[in-house]
Amino acid sequence: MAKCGRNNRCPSELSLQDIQEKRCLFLSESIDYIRDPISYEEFFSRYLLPNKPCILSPQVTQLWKSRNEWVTHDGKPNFEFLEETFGKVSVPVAICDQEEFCSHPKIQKNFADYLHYWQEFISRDYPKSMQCLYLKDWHFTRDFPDYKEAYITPVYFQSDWLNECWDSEEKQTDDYRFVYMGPKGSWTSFHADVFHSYSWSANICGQKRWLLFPPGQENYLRDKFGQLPFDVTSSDLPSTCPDYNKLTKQYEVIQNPGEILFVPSGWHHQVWNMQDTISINHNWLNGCCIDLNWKFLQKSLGDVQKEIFDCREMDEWHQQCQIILKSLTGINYEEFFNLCKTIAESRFTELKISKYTEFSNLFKDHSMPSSKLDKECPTSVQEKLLSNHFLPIKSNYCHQKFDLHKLKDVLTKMLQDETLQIKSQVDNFLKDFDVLEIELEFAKEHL
Ligand SMILES: O=C(O)CCC(=O)C(=O)O
Ligand SMILES: [Fe+2]
Repeated sequence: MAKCGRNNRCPSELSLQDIQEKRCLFLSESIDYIRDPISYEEFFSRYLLPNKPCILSPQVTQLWKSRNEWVTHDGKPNFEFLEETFGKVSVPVAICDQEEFCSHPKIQKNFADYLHYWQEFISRDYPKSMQCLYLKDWHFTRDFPDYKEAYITPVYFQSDWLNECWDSEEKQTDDYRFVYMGPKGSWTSFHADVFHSYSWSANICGQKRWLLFPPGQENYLRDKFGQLPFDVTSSDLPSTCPDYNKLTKQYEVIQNPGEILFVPSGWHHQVWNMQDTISINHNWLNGCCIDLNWKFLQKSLGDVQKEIFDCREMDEWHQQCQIILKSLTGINYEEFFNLCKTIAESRFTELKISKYTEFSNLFKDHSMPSSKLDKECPTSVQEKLLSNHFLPIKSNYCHQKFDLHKLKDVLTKMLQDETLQIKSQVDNFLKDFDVLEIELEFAKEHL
């Protein structure tokens, strides 16, 4: 979406129906492999909007510091460097041989101790007598803010409302940026990501095997109580899942060193480390999937309400439902609203700063030839325009428009939710939204 090309409609003009159609059209037989970098615009329309997975080749990661400093010449984790540089912190570690609530139980461990364990596990040839421990969900950049540029978030994943929100808080207390490290045989059980956010996962070294299921397919893997499996490869499933034979689509991906997998919203997956592996991943979401995130939250709240329907006469039943919703999905309605509000306010500010109205007319004709630009546009504005075309996200006017369009859409949907307890907040903000639009001469036809 770096630019709105001659034949492409600006994404901010796509209706929800267009987007839903795009999501239905694609299901190809294999997952696309992107060998040479493509434009952001292409990635946006081929993968983000259709909610379709893809793999990026190691070209994207080859210059990352982590791919050099964290890995030895023969492609193994550089234990010495890792211990010396990061050894002192405490890290979360999952015990892969145990199951707890459909996941692996977690403990905290000193990172140096974890590395000692891992090296011993390798030297003893991964014996069954030792536990298989997987370091995961480590907030590495939060722990080591001064170790700069271990990696650079590829442009395709930079429109990231979750981390933008956390970063905008004065006391930066959290983020959704993680490092994973685990021996051959460590694995992650069947799941979809937190409130159906996207994830991207880059292999720094080693190899992963993924099984990916398009949204909806997971329902055929539910047992008679509606529970999803812990291990999707369990030989019990055909007999314990009543609809197992309806399962028609699943994809297997082998992810090699340096490759990045884009995992779309609501795709369930299970992952195995085939070798000693280090990876970096982010959970993120933006205007392309915010409607899916909202739908997921609504559905989850519905499930919670059903679950505690018996107690609905108790005081503050709705608040209780929101507390349970947060514990299950990581977010409640109010936080979802605050996320949308923060991003919308930031986009309005950015648009004001870039004095959008000054040169908005130029964008009416997206295919304006450069000769016309030369004649009609002072050099300073031309420079802004050109840099806009090459800066696909955040500072790109077209992206800001798209974000605002999607935010208004989702907030309007939120207001229609009958169980919403923060109606006046959402309503007031939508009114402010209208005022801000007018202030910016952000006429309806632009949205
Ligand atoms: O690499 C893993 O073990 C799990 C990663 C994952 O689930 C994700 O990136 O969404
Ligand atoms: Fe995941």
